[in-house]
Amino acid sequence: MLSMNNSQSKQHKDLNYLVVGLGVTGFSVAKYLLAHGYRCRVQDTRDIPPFIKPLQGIYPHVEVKKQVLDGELIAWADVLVVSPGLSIRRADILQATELGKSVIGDIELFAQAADKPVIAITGSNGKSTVTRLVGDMIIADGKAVGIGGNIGIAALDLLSTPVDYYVLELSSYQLETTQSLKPKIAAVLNLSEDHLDRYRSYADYIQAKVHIYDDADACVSNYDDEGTKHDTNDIQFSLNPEAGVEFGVIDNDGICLGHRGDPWLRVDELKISGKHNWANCLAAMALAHTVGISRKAIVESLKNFEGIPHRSQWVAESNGVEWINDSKATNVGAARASIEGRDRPVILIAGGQSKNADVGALARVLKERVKLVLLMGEDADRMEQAWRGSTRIERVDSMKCAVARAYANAKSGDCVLLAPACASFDMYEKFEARGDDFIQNVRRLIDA
Ligand code: UMA
Ligand code: ADP
Repeated sequence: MLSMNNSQSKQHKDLNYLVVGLGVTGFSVAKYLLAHGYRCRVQDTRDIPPFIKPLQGIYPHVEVKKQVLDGELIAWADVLVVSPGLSIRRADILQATELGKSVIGDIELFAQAADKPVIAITGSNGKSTVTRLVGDMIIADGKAVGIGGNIGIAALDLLSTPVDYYVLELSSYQLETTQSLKPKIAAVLNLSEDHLDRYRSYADYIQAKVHIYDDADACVSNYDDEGTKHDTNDIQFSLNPEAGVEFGVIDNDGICLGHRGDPWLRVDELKISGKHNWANCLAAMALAHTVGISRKAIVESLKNFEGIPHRSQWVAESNGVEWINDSKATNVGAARASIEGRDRPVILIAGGQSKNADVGALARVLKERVKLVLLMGEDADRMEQAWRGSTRIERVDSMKCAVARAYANAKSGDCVLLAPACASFDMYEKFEARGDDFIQNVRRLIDA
């Protein structure tokens, strides 16, 4: 976990900061440190680090080392501010830790500086949806909010605008390099296997996630997911009507979401679909209500929320076939929820980098709900082996081919779903590019 040592007792201005990685995070960290007059160098192994131009545009004299993290840089640094994209278990970073250097992330710097309540959200799936929902609820209540973190907006960039609350989506990578965060309220939405290429075990991944509760004033957990629980004071949500928890499902002339048996809205008033999204709504209700957001603002935001692109995003309906883009279903748990959220037979487009996950855990839902899998990407062999016998599987070598094969096989009443259960980096720069490729290929075919 996080290494903080005697450099903590020094003042910021006496320390040498090394920014490791110049992506979205590194750019925000370098700007923050330089704006405060702290000594800082930047290191990134890429030929063209993504934010080198914008950074040098603002700070022409900043030193950016396009090289590996070597002994000279480590010796110079007191603090390494490491991007969440890089493992702190890498040999060079471990070496820095062993030499007594502090290894922290951007959220640690944010936590040391933020002076407004932080609503902190983690979990294997649903983080961005809940983060956006809570942000919308705060705005609907007439308050100012800064929304950021793993959702794609660097947390440190939020500090320059005055707000009433911060809402942060936090990944396990961000949490494991953070020590000073004291959230007003923290939630672990759910836990299922992810990122096992970066953790020694699933237990280590869970440990990184539940660390979010450590110094929180209040904790929201999922009654239906044992691993998310913290202690008996947790504010809980559940999809089980018998659970008797604070935020839950109530059958009141139609299925409703409510608080302690009091229905707040019917699920058919929501624009987002799938039971997993009911759970996301309940979690957002729990977080917003506990920090004092009005019921009116909460309900209004839930009714207006249209979802975020690339999350079970409706693309088209043509010849009775529905096309859905869930490119953000980048792990097994998300893909399962995504398939279960459809009310039609599914043709599934899947594959990519499976991150050492137990993909076999999807075999049952494939058997029950999926008539054809179109499988591509780096781990297609592994996935085909794990899924053999559960349903029909065809291998494809591109999104264009996957969409064409789906088009040829789909019948009126079917749903073609991109829910890859994998990261996209073997074929795309990011999951958004994979989703956009799917959408373009669908449009090209059905508009032809
Ligand atoms: N890289 C190098 N050399 C370097 C630095 C990075 O090759 O010197 C490569 C690595 O493969 C690395 C990748 O670049 O994995 C991304 O690193 P980065 O420093 O460019 O990343 P950022 O742009 O700062 O993005 C990070 C988060 N990325 C990761 O955790 C992998 C973003 O989450 C996050 O939105 C952003 O900070 C702001 O907080 C993305 C993500 O995929 C969406 N997160 C994972 C997930 O949601 O599953 C956890
Ligand atoms: P995250 O930010 O954690 O990746 P998102 O809100 O972006 O979560 O949703 C990503 C995908 O995860 C969705 O498209 C859907 O497939 C799945 N998902 C969303 N919410 C849940 C949930 N509560 N449980 C399981 N899967 C979910």
